[in-house]
Amino acid sequence: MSLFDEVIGGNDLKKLKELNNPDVEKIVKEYTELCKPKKLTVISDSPEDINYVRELSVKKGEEVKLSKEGHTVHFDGYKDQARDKTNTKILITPEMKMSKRINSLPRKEGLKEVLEILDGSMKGKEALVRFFCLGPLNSKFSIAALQITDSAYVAHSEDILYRAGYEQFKRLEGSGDFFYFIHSAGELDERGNSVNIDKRRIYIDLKGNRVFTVNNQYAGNSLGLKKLALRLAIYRANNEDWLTEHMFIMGAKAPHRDRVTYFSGAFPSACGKTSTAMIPGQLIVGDDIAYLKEGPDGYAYAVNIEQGIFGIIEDVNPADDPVIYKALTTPRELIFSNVLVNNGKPYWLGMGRELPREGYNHWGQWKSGSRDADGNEILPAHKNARYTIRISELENADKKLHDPGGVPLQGIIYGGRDSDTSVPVLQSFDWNHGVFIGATLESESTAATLGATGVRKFQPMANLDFLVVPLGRYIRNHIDFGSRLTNQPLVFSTNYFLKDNNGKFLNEKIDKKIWLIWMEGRVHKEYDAIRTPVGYIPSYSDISDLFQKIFNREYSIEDYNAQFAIRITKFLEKIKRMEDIYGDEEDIPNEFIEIMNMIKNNLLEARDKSAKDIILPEEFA
Ligand code: OXD
Ligand code: MN
Repeated sequence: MSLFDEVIGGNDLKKLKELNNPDVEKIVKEYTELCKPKKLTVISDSPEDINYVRELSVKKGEEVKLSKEGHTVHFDGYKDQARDKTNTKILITPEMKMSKRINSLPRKEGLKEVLEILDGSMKGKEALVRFFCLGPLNSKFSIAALQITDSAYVAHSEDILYRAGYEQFKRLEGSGDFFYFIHSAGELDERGNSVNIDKRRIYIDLKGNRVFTVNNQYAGNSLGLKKLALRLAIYRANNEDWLTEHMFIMGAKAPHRDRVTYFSGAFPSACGKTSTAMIPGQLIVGDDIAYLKEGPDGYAYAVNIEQGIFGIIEDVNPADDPVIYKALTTPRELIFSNVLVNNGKPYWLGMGRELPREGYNHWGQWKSGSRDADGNEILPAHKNARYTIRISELENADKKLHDPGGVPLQGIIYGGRDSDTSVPVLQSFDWNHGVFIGATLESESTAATLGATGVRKFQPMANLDFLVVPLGRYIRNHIDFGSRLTNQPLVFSTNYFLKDNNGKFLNEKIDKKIWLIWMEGRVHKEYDAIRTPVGYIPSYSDISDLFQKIFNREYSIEDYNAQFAIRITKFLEKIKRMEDIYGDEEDIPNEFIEIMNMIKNNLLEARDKSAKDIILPEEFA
């Protein structure tokens, strides 16, 4: 009798057999034999099965119930609190071309290493077999995804974040066209956290449409369907003719207008992506990952591959993010991770109130002033503490959330964390210039990935961490995608993080609503714009009007000038950085190089003409 036969119950085997899928059966058997769990449970889409996972996570202590109905908390290990870029590698074969910036490893070597680490990794544990669908069910966007994990928290999170896909697997009619993900948290300590962090590996096998991830729990590392599936889908999209992007999708609604205008937006992690999609008065479709395909009417249609939000909780407070704050403080199925817990209540940094001076957190029993083994002071909650909720339960959920056809995009936004160069909002000259704006995005690093924060990093389309094709190919795919659209979306950039010389932010967080409503109006040709060397910016009168109407706030010409002046030298420095980066990449499309030269010339001409380093908008008007 094989180990598989020993650990699977009759009913679970029946569920597996009912899928009539030889590849699924083969994979489940193979990895059961390898990882050696003591029990194998197959989860269908039934409410009983899904509830089993939810309860198992609490029973095992991976989640603990909080006082509010449906709320639980989960803690990741102290050194497993963000995406591990160093140990995330793409397994490549000799004929595969990758950009130099991609962390890769020869496939044979990587498979050998990770399969050895996975050997016996589930000993003594229960493994869960789960089926999901990336994108709406039964649509041209759907990709079926199989997850095997020994973490009930991972399986439960995926249940909130992804559409149940057992029935979708039946629709495959036996085909092997699906992604699969093998995850093991590995050996655990008394807090239930992965012990062998030095053997944390996240290996993405493009050829095999699969990912192996071991010795970790943080969702960005462990959840197959999030950033791991994103890489597989980027590979697929770039070998076909569609886009897989690190983008939110939202319906913008201008006050007193009876219309919904769909935007998608790419922002690096922790740069305001979720809070843009959750701006009060707007509709959310998704906050993280989108597939884009051309529709029959020449629009780009987008779907959220997820159905939930794994959002950063720091700074979510009633003033800055009222919609999210309300969602987090009302009863619903909701997982908090790496917050501070005191007396059954969750607390986080920047929540707009004083935090208790003691409690339980990602480090353990915590008191104000506690220090870790290296002498570092431990904050009450982690800066990358998160919440996991279902979008459909939110009052601002768009009714097209699950629409199999997706939503037609009329605008695309690129935004980074940029303290000194780009203006708060800017429209590109055209699609290709939009691709250029996206492909030259930079951002100061944040706590969502391990390593130093605040360092300026190249972040093309906010997707660099996930790019598994050469940069040139990726840009080509974007240019070509747009050229096929007869109804191209307008492309914008935003920057919420501009600072003055004293390091003070020039905008309030909520100002992003004004930029959004201006972009919405541009789509409908309602505002004029000023042509600058780097793109179109709003006029003072339109923006101050919007501040007045929407926030009843005075917006001074001094504020406008400080925010919308074109910083010529800073932009030229950025172009230089881009020339260095792109000069080092192969097969960069000519269209891209031409735009880079055009923008550079525009900047130089403007500087010659005005003899200034920083030029006020009125000089371009
Ligand atoms: C995320 C990330 O969690 O990008 O969405 O890190
Ligand atoms: Mn993300």
